[in-house]
Amino acid sequence: MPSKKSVAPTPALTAEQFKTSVVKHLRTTLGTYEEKASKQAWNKALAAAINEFVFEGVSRTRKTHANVGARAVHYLSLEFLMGRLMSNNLQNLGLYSVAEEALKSLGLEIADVLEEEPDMALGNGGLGRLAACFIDSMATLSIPAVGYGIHYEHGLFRQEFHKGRQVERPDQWREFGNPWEICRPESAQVIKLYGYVETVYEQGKLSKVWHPGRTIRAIPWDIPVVGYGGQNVNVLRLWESRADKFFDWDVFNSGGYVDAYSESVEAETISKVLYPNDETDAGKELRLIQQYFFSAASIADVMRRYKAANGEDLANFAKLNAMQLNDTHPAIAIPELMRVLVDEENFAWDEAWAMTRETFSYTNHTLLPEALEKWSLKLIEKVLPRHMEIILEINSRFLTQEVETMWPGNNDIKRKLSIVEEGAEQMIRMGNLSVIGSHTVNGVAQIHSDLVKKDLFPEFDALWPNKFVNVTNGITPRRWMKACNPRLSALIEQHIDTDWPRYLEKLTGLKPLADDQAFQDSFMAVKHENKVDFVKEIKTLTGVDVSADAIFDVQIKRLHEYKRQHLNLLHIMALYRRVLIDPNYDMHPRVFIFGAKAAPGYKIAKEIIFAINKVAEKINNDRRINDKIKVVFLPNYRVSLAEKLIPAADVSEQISLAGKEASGTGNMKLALNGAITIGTMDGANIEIAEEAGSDNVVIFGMEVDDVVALKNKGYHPADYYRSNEELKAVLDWLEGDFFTPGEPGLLAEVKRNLVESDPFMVLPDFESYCEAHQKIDALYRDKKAWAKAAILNTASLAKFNSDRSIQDYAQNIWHVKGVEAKS
Ligand code: B1H
Repeated sequence: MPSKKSVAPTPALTAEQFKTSVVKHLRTTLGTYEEKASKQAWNKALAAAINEFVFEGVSRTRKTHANVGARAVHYLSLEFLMGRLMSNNLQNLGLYSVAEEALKSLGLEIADVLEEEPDMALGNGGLGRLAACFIDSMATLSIPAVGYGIHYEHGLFRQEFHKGRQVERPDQWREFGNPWEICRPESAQVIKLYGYVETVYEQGKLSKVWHPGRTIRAIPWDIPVVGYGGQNVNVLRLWESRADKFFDWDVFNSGGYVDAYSESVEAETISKVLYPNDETDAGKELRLIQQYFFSAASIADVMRRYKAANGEDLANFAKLNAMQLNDTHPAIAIPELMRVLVDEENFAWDEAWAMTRETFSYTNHTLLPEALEKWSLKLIEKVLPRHMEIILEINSRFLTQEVETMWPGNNDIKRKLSIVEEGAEQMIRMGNLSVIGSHTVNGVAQIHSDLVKKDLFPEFDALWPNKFVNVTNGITPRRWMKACNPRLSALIEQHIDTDWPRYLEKLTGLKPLADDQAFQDSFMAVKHENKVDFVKEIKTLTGVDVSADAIFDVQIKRLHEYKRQHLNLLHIMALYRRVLIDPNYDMHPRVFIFGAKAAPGYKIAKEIIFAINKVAEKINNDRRINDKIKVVFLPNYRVSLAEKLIPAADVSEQISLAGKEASGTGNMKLALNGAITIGTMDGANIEIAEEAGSDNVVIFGMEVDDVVALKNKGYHPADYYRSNEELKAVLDWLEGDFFTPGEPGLLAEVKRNLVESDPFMVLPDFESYCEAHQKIDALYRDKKAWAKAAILNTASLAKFNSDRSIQDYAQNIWHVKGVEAKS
């Protein structure tokens, strides 16, 4: 048997000592005492005790990184979907068991204390969670790195269901304070907005001076990011907006006490709330201001640090600083760096431009046209007049020099590649700006990166053949296995090294056990225990009783037509109908589990949620089907709920229309925890099938080429509706009042949408999807075959470790190395 060394060195600390520390903090930090303390107070006291290690780590890491002069990474993202931090911090510090024992001796269950922590939901979905996994990996790999984002007062809304319909409630994550963050007012920045640009001649030189119409203060909050092993602790720096002059004293003194606050209220709106429109461009002035606000504050912060370490000479700025744009949301950072270099630091344009391009790289996360950001030229001109000039200058040099050289006299190509889109209203294409201003552009899974080159930016690829690369997404195995699935982690550690959370390829050591009866039994016993736990969660959240012996079939992700939750729904209805027609219909009992938030303004997505809830209500209460099918839609799906559900999942639904899901990351989390994927050849599903082996996933439906062919031929959903009797029957079912007794037609919009337009080709994939589900059912009934496939999924997923993604970025894009922090 291999050695069992641990990479998470447990600090030399006993449970007794840790208990003393927690109690000390309960009394002195929280101002309460053991007999009176609430769970919430215990949670805060525990956080304070943990922070003694965390903040030591922050200082240690900062000192090391400041001294070595290595290139640092700045990950700019409008979203960081962190979830809870406590269990992760305990795990990464190697303090989990010590804390568990300490709390036990105080009469407390650690799970109950962890439950008190609100989720930090400063993101919408995959893009924001990816940023959170990436900063975990950067810390673990000791890469000098800072995550930069916005300190939203309200994260993604809390979701409730009222009579089956989604209702949004404000998220109040900081209502009772946040023990993990430190305000750093000494590093505040002043951000300019609006106003006008003056051209001045000085000593025979022409220069531009921006006279802002107003200024806002940006205050940083630092959240420590503990790497695995606890040695390296990076920070996530989130900016909060404040009024520059807090008070208008004249107004205040003349009796306008309330009005004196008005400016501050307006300034503070900038970091008030996260836009909840996953994959749609909000196009709102406030959103543009959010983007500029945090980009400008972050660049000023990077400048300040550079100068503190290297003095005023900026010659090495780009050599020492990489900036990654997480989608186009921070693309305004490109003209901002140009503005700082040219206007404030007096660089010549060409030199500044070379530095800017050497600094930035850009990750594209989607091909959906509605997500590709465009800002009206007029709006940018109003909010950021100097940036508009700079963007136009970048564009004109690009078109007249680079494009003209490659395609002399070709105006069609110029029109396509221009940052400015001509039309009734001139628009600024942030994607084009990002490609032009970056040295490297990456997609997030192989197929997506190929499509970025082939369909989205083919001319840019021809112009710069080495600019476009792939970095397949990943997930941190610390949160998504070790912390969330302690039973499976313990089982794994009976057979392989305990350092698998750092070296996930060690999981391949489980492959020889895939056929081993005893290991199969233990593996499936773990799954069963996780399901038994989750049965209680389902009961609490929905009131529905389900059996842990049923197949847990899970679709968890944002609600979006392209992700096709309604394809899942149509299949559920078909199964239900089959059982009604034939009460002896042979199937293993199934629980279909959904978790999804819809953007508040996305009407059809909300109708799909309503339809699923109504169908669920009917099926769950229909005694005729003998509990063969249950359907639950868990309200308020979020990171902490995912952590409970994923270890209990048998089947992973990854059923987007081929070509639409850039990568997906839930697919990786579920497969790593031993769920079998039912999926299309889309995003990272393709690579999961490659790694796990095509026998161990169930693939169905059209591939990208089929989708293109059908579109070209002319797609008519009604043809599919008419020619498949079962499909027609279930769609018609949506029209009456079967699922909405006494209120016919409430679900008709979902049918109409599918039969009349079906933009994401649900109907053509219906038949093949139903067949795939038959395969799942048959496989599950062959207990040995299922266990083997599930084990091989867990054993084969090392590629999807976010450490591997970050190593790819570090080597191929950022050109940085890890520097281990030393005390
Ligand atoms: C992804 C987004 C996104 N792609 C705009 N694009 C947003 C776009 O609020 N906005 O304006 C928010 C989010 N999110 C997702 O990124 C992809 O759909 C997933 O397939 C991918 O796994 C994930 C991480 O790369």
